[in-house]
Amino acid sequence: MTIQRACCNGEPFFIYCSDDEKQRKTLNSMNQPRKVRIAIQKSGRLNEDSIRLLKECGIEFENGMNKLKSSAINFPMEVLFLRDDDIPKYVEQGVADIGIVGENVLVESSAAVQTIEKLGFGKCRLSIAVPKDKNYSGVKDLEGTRIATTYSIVLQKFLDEKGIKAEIQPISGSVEIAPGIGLADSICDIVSSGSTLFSNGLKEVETVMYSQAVLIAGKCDAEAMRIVDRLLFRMRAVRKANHNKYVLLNAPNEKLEKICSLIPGMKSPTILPLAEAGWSSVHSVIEEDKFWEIIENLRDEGAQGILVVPIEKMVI
Ligand code: PRT
Ligand code: ZN
Repeated sequence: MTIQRACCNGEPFFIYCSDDEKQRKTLNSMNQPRKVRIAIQKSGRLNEDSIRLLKECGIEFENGMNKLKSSAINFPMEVLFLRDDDIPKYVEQGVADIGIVGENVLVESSAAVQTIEKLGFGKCRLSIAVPKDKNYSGVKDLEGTRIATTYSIVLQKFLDEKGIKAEIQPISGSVEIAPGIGLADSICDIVSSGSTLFSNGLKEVETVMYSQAVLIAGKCDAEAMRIVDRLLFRMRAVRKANHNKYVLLNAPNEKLEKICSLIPGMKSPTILPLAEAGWSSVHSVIEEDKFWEIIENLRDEGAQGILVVPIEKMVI
């Protein structure tokens, strides 16, 4: 096996590449066009966002997405629907070429796969929590205690890094009840809003890792890599568009210079004269997370009739 450097829209990624030419030749001799197999979660928190992302990439599937396997009708892709815990292993073994999975599950699996893109959804953190009435002054308080978790490998790495010796109690579900039933002193589990911890009388005291959904790849031949490259190009355009808004506004001509400096856009703003003398229409692109700050500044500089519209795709 070799590691090849691939490139998508000028942004590089590395991918394991199988040296097995025989497999490629067999596929070609059967005259079957190569399809990339992507594994996504069958049901659960990452399922909907994974499907939405593929659809936003313009990929349409035959007979819906409620089976174990589905083929795209307008892109060389097959989707396998699996439990999230199985995805890293199946990608490592080549059952699927790529997959979408939470980083927490990926790290816990120790599978030899590459993360090729962070996808920005399924965000959460893996945290240690203790009963809320317990005094906690720092990580040293975990020394010699019992911690219940479904993420033994990630937790062990964290404890090793901190030089803490604690007893890990591996359990497969309902981790949050472990301190209440006397199984452990604390837990290490996924936290999103924190309401599950709160309703079980626990408080978050250490963050072990931050996680989000990622696109992973295993051993891919050159043809699969080309398809993955096309997919990545689309995913990046979709994600870029989701992070940006198109803004249109009217501005008095004497304020144009200042207003344009606030919304420089992808290259520079578009300026069109209005029918009313002394005014122009300015069009540009702004980032979602700076949205309100920019809009307030634009208004303070005399911009009027500000319209903000979503962008569907963004190719730079
Ligand atoms: O059936 P399968 O094995 O495929 O799914 P699963 O039940 O193991 O996983 P699932 O669907 O619950 O989660 C899939 C992935 O979503 C996780 O591996 C994380 O990467 C990500 N994710 C994001 C979360 C959460 N947010 C989350 N809040 N996974 C689980 N939770 C649970 C957590 O376990 C706890 O019970 O939500 C609860 C905490 O949420 P808050 O909001 O109360 O803090
Ligand atoms: Zn799971």
